[in-house]
Amino acid sequence: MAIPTAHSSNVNFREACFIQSASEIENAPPDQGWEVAFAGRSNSGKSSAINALTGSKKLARTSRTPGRTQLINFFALSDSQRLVDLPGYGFAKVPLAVKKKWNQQLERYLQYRESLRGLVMLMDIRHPLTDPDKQMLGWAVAASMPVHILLTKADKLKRGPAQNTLLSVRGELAAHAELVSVQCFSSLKPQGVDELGKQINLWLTDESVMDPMPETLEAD
Ligand SMILES: Nc1nc2c(ncn2[C@@H]2O[C@H](COP(=O)(O)OP(=O)(O)OP(=O)(O)O)[C@@H](O)[C@H]2O)c(=O)[nH]1
Ligand SMILES: [Mg+2]
Repeated sequence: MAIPTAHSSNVNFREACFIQSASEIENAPPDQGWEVAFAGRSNSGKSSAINALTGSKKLARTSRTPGRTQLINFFALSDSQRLVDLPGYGFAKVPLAVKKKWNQQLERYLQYRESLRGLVMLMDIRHPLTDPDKQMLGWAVAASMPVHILLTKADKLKRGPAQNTLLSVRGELAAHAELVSVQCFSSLKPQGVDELGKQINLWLTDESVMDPMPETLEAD
């Protein structure tokens, strides 16, 4: 595996390997290093997006049956960089008590997980910004957590309508433009994978969070 520092060079997405599943955030790997989590409604394409990004067909398990990913799945990119596939929210058949418990965990995860650098939020481009999406966004903004939204399954729309949806979602979230960015995405086509990779790379290698170099060393 590549040299394990979160601070150096680019993320190598193809190095991704499964670390562990957890049924609760409490059972997550130690809160060290940096991670980026994928959140979205059931069936929005989270696992497919992780596979597209890492160039693997089956790293994250995908399914036609909504609610497939019940566990939180952690993938390592290096010793200190992780991707996290969160269980989908908003699936009608999940009992209310389970939904409530999961919502609480999500909110706490966004608030307290020190290693979490950003949230990739996925929404089907044909049904963006549903109520559960807005709730999730609200928690992220309240926690000052940067969010990058993927309008997924963009292959299902023609270019014009896809672009219109992109502009309207951006418009609706304009008040949070400092924290929230939006792009079109398709795992199938594929489309937007490089743009997503750049955003995650920025979060997982962002030098602005490093201890600043002493000025004397930076001088010519
Ligand atoms: N047309 C199209 N279908 C997609 C795309 N991405 C995912 N799908 C399909 O959507 C379904 C759900 O994809 P998953 O990646 O399993 O979705 P998920 O968000 O991980 O779902 P849960 O784990 O249940 O929350 C599967 O049948 C995928 O093949 C896409 O870009 N285009
Ligand atoms: Mg999944």
